[in-house]
Amino acid sequence: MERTFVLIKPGAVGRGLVGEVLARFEKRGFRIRGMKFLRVNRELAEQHYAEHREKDFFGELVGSITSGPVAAFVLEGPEAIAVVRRMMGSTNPMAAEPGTIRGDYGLEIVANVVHGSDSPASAEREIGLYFTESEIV
Ligand code: 3AN
Repeated sequence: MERTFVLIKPGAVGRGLVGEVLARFEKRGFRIRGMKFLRVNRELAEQHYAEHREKDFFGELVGSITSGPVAAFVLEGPEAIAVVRRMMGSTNPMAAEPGTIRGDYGLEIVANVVHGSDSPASAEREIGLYFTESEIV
């Protein structure tokens, strides 16, 4: 069993997609171990996206994730990190395959519906940024 961190971004929350996106993960068989609805502040956003600090889209990325509430989850299942990444589809929604979350729900790269950890180290780091130990059930 593996745990991963998933975040439904503000644009998707605003469009009322939380239930649909979460339902895909639940129907696939993932167990919810943590679940939170929050507003990401600038400090948390910069920590979350620290690896992109030097990129020219960093400001836009931080602006986007802090623009409204997000839904954050710890999901658990076999090969959770890789399976969630496949279910999300390519970073660029225009390239994401139909049938993936990004391929079905959006066209904007910065506001690309959903974030999921890309490695065990990222999952551990991101879960720790958003959840305390007692919030993981
Ligand atoms: P992923 O979320 O698929 O792991 P990363 O980690 O490369 O992708 O990028 C993090 C976030 O940065 C993406 N979810 C997307 O919102 C944004 N992003 C990535 N590449 C670009 C880009 N070329 N232009 C604008 N935003 C980008």
